[in-house]
Amino acid sequence: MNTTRTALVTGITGQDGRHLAELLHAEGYAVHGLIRGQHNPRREAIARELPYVELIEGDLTDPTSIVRAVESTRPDEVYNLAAISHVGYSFKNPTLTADVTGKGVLNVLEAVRLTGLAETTKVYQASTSEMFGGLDYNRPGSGYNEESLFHPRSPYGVAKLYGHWIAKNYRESYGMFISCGILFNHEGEHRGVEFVTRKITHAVARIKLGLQETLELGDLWPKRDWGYAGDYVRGMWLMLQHGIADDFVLASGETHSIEEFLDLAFAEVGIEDWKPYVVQNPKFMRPAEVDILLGDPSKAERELGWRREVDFHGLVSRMVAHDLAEQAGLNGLEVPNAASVS
Ligand code: NAP
Ligand code: G4F
Repeated sequence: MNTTRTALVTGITGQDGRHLAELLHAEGYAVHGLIRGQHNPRREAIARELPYVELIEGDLTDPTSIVRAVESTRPDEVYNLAAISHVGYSFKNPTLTADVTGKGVLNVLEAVRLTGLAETTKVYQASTSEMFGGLDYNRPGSGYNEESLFHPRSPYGVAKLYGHWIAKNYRESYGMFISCGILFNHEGEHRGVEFVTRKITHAVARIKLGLQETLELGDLWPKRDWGYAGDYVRGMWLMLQHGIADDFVLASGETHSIEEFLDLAFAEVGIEDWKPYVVQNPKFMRPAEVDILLGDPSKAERELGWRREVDFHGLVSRMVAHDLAEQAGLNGLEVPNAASVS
């Protein structure tokens, strides 16, 4: 009898999709990844770097394609990671964000139901700390937990809140095993350069190598609870191995400003004062900002045995080292040695 478990991952070309595919493969799963578009430019990279992933065509806004993907793979576990995930972009494209990030979740849940897999297939929904909004009135001193009030501050946060509630509704209405991970910011070497951490480490590497002079950013005062993506995808997997479908916060339990991130990232290449290199541009500011996010992961630690391994300093260090090596390689340059970096 073949006992290999099968997983279907939407958002396979994104940061978390890549980390999760590696983890599932190491755990012995047959991994299927949903890929969209007539010619997705990330297809070749997935085929090269994750050759064990079976790619299957589909778009979260096209319910038929999702039914077909679920029907043809009959997965034991579905990880719904696909989304328009950039908060700033969601202000510019709110309708698309609602369709993909909100209604797309419904399309995934309906596909599992329509294919007769509601009783057997477990679903992970990628919920987010952006649903909390960071406002004074709903901000607990010890950090947001699973019981905290929601007040999303962007079209992305609002769409994610729909996804979160429709997932809970299907869990309660149809008894489906659906767990929602309320994840705080997690980053790493696969993070898109449109997000602030990778934008910074990418620029720091290029400035150090003489490839770039300045870095344009928006507001520098917001604070985020940042962790390493590799640690967080393990939490996703643990949620679906748990006996009960539920909601879990994954967070580091620390919050740091973008200025603190800049301090550490520039210090990694021996630059103590980053101010001459950073230019603020209103283009990167948002109509409404989430000022501070801090999560309380104690439920996941207690009930799932989840622990993060990479701390804030380790995360910044890892990302800068990766980008230095990558940028040096791409441009035919030597990676600066430890003496010139410290
Ligand atoms: P990401 O790197 O932006 O990846 C998003 C993925 O969604 C990409 O693979 C993208 O595919 C896919 N996608 C977008 N529109 C689609 C559509 N219409 N149909 C099918 N696929 C589509 O995001 P991430 O950082 O890995 O995050 C994974 C999930 O966790 C997202 O749902 C995000 O909102 C949520 N989340 C992330 C964080 C975080 O800090 N990273 C925190 C909390 C929650 P293409 O390659 O085709 O664009
Ligand atoms: O890196 P960000 O774009 O991440 P943000 O908005 O916190 O969202 C990320 O984390 C969420 C979880 O809390 C996820 F749900 C979501 O999918 C995504 O992964 O921005 C972080 C902060 C913001 O305050 C932003 O205004 O950095 C500020 N910022 C300042 N300058 C910038 C920039 N953000 C970006 N992306 N680019 C800038 O130039």
